[in-house]
Amino acid sequence: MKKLLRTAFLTLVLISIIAGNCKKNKPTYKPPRDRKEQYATEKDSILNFLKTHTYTVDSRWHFILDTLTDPQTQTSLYDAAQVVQMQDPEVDDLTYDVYFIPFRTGTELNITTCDRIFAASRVMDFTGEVYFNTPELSAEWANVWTPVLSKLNIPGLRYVLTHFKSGTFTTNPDGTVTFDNFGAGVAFIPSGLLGNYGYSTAAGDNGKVLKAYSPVIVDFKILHVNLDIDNDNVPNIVEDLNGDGDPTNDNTDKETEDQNNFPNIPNYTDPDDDGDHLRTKDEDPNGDGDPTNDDTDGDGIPNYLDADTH
Ligand SMILES: [Ca+2]
Ligand SMILES: [Ca+2]
Ligand SMILES: [Ca+2]
Ligand SMILES: [Ca+2]
Repeated sequence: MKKLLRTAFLTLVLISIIAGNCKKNKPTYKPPRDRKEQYATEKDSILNFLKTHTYTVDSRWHFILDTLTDPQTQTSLYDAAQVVQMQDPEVDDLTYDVYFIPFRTGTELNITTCDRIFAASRVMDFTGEVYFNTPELSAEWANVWTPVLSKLNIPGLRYVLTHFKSGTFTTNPDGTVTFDNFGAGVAFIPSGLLGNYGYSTAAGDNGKVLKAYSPVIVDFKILHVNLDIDNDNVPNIVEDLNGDGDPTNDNTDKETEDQNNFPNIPNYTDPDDDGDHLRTKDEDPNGDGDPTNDDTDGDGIPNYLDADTH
């Protein structure tokens, strides 16, 4: 009987150990942190960071972080910075301050939220360690309205980038291009404005992993800008008809496209905006190269947006 009891007891112990292990191995679901609470914490740490650090820039316009040791002679990041505000993508009454420092603004074309830029960039944590690096020689195209720079989606850069201009370029005899006079700067982005990545880990270069809920430093060089993506002589910013800074939700001929089972093509990337089979570029009877000032039937709608008029 004693033996039987002991066996039963040991079995129970064994079952509970196994059950315990099962529990441990079971993935636990952690609900995402409250976005407002997260930003309240980050806002303080970002401000503290900006006030206690300074920077230099190397010959290729890279940001080099340094600790502020002598406030008499050194300028803090905070004192050097400008700020733009941006709404949280999910919570209505949450607005972020996005601090940025222009090293130089650039000399050529103004960048709008509706443009595409050709950029080199790096993403760092607040110790200055680089996680993602896209050097000048591997520069990438990115949409300013949802900038993906250094392989990270960084919506927080949207309004920062509009404070910069593109630069100049020369083609060398060997076919390579040298860029100069471009806008270059650095921005400090709260994790809530880091697209999908801010609230989860992101795999960077050389096996480095950017932690969740980490604000980042992004330095960037805007080497070139495309102001007319569909090349129809209507600038991207003018194709943003509702003026919300996002060119992807303006589509004049949506009805015609739907009727013909064509895919919906927003105006900024549609060479025939009103779907009347005459290209926008060619809806220019006065021949001045600007389709926006031709309104043959005088109804206030320029021909290129007016399917009735060529
Ligand atoms: Ca266009
Ligand atoms: Ca369209
Ligand atoms: Ca167009
Ligand atoms: Ca027309």
